[in-house]
Amino acid sequence: MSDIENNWFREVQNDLWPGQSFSLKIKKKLHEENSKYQNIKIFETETYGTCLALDNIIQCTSRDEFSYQEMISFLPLCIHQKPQKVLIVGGGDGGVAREVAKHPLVEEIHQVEIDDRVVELSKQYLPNMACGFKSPKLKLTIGDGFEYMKAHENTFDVIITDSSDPIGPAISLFQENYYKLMKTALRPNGIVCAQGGSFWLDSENIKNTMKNSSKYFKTVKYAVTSVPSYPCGHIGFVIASDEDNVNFISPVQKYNSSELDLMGLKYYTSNVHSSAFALPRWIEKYLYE
Ligand code: SPM
Repeated sequence: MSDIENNWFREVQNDLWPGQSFSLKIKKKLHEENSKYQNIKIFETETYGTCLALDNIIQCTSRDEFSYQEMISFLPLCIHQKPQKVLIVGGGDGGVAREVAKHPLVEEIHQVEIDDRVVELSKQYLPNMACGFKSPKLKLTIGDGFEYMKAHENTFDVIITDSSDPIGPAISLFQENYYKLMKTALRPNGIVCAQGGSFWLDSENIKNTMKNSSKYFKTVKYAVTSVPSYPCGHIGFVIASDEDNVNFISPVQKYNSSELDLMGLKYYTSNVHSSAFALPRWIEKYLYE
């Protein structure tokens, strides 16, 4: 485990966050391998539970993963009038499938993940996320998201892209062609939501992704959530609709506290939904003006 020294994992990434790194103290190394696509590490930490890192970038820890997985799922699902058929691209740990399956209007979940080893290892070491794969609503395909969408035109109400960062193979998931393809795979009035990076680190990338998205979608917004184990402690999502002036801020479906409890949601509420779109002044001006 090269990024591990004296039992500390250091998340060094010189292209995306030069000169800084978040570290986690390791309690126990659980697994490491190089799959066909990437280096996969799983370790138990002293304070963040179990951590999954791909190519030395933290994807999730069992302590704070619910923030990301609930928000990337419930923001688009609660904006859509009737989110019956959902596609998840990526999401190999199963956490997004777990959340999407909770939404009462969702009938079918299709997921396409390229790396079967991430899925298998998550089943073994991250059962609280990989339980998403057990949902009777889910059909999991191991393969390429681009090819899957090409074969499924006019099919989905919501497409969620739970990708790694825009470096290496995942870079194509932030580009114009990907948004073009998502548009063709969506039914009318569909919504897309994708991992969008942190405004402290990736403002230029976010602006580019939003520009790429706006070539095919009429309403495009950026929303944030707090995830302490990601660099700068937060991450955002690019959310888009092919309808004009959709009010993303006020969810169509609102759930009260006991309904949220029944679904097992710990982070998402209608108020959190609305506040996710409130951005500090400088980044709002940069992204929207
Ligand atoms: N299902 C959880 C997978 C998480 N996918 C996103 C991981 C992003 C990690 N890096 C964040 C850096 C933000 N600039």
